[in-house]
Amino acid sequence: MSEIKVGIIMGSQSDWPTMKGAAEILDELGVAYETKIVSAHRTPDRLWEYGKTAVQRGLQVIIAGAGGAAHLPGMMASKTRVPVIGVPVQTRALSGVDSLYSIVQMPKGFPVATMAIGSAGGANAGLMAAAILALQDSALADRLEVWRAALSDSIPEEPRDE
Ligand code: RP5
Repeated sequence: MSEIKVGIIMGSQSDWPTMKGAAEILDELGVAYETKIVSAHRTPDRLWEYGKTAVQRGLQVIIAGAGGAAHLPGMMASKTRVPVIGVPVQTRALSGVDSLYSIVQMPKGFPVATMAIGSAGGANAGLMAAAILALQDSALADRLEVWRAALSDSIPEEPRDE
């Protein structure tokens, strides 16, 4: 079975700047991942195939980002029991509130763990995926603890003029 446990998927090339935040976090934490463009609307067969094979390919978490009518995370969650973390991409027309609502309001039975809109959501999706994998991987858990402590240490106690 493949060493790649995290799939980062997105509806469009235009989502990559947001989803790259997840990839960068996973790079920092030494977690292997794959990246794919999988659109619920433009490549529905690709979506179906990805969801159908996710378990047998060894994926343990799927991070799915989309904007606007953001059906990718929910459709992926309907197709596989692999946990799906949704990232609402910020849109120009509606600032990503459209993406958020499209992803977060799943019907009972098929959850998507929905992150914040935009770049914070992208990065947090990487951290959430790492935290899930760390439950079964003590070396990764140690790296995640170090990462979190470093972030806390970087926060000054007092504000300064910039
Ligand atoms: C969605 O439509 C994608 O997730 C993207 O956020 C949005 C716009 O896509 P492009 O027109 O930029 O390819 O499916």
